[in-house]
Amino acid sequence: MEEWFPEIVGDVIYPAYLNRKPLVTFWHGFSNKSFSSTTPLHFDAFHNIFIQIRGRKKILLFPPSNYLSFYPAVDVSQGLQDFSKVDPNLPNLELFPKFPWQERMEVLLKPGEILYIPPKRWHHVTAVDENISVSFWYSIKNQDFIKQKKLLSVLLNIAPHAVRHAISSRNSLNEIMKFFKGVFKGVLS
Ligand SMILES: O=C(O)CCC(=O)C(=O)O
Repeated sequence: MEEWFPEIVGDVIYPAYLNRKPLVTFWHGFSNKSFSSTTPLHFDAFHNIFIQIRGRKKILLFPPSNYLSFYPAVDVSQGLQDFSKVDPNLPNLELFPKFPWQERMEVLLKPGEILYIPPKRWHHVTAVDENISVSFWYSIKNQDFIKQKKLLSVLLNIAPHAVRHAISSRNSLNEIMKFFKGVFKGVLS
């Protein structure tokens, strides 16, 4: 946001009770008869306070149960490890039989509304109208793992696949180090 829309940086107020600065991302999308801006099914490594400012968005959420049932890229040649190959609006269950379509939650987020998206929670976002949103991403802290045991089990479920994905890259040692640095930065911060 600082880079693209410096004029509105002063309008963003960081909640003091959260006691740290988030990474802020500005989203602008639109929708018409033939096209809707869409962010494919994926998860992030952060707590996300997602704020809808203008227009509406349809958000699909899935619990982080079994990582492989979302059919992410298992090696670098297939793409990113935190993005699913499944279109959750029209899942091809012959190609992706384990996809947990029954666990889908749907939210229609309207201006002035805020949705908390927990770390590692799969989500898919589609513009319903021309819209603006802002996400506040907060890194995971060690207390989070103690309070939310599920988060630790999700991380352990993903870790071997993340390592395998990293090994498949040309610069595998660097990628593996990046993964562990990311985990420990969150845990130790
Ligand atoms: O608004 C969007 O299109 C995507 C938002 C998103 O995926 C996120 O904040 O993590």
